[in-house]
Amino acid sequence: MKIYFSGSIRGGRQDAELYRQLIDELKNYGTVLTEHIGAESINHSKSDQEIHDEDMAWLRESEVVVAEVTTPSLGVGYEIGRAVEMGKRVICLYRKKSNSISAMILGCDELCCFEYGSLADVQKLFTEQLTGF
Ligand code: 6K6
Repeated sequence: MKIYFSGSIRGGRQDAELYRQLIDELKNYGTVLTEHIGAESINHSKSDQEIHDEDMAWLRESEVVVAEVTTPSLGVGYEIGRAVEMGKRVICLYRKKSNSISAMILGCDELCCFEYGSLADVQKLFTEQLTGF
């Protein structure tokens, strides 16, 4: 299964290590096309257009999209919207006690949104949502 992981970059990198852990978990279920989201440092060699076009190609190629939406990010919101229009299955994760998740995410019944508290919660969730998909 090809998985597109989406997480904040210019929206803020405070959760980068968490993204890396989520990506490591997702690798148990398939190929993560966007492993760079969990990278320690940002690669500045590509133009914005190259980043956009490459990411849209990976999004089209993916079978499932997993987005960590706790840190608000225009790019993550854009990818979720495009993925919904492409008819992809989209799983949105956010940490407990985050009370600023957009209504456009939580209120969209085409998305599967889950609150989690620990990595163990996410492991259970991935087993339930991604096994045999
Ligand atoms: C990032 C990590 C290593 O190198 C980079 C270079 N920048 C980007 N590379 C790939 N995808 C990107 C980059 N910047 C944004 N994106 C896409 O937008 C990702 O797929 C993220 O899910 C999303 C983040 O959007 P912003 O608005 O927080 O930047």
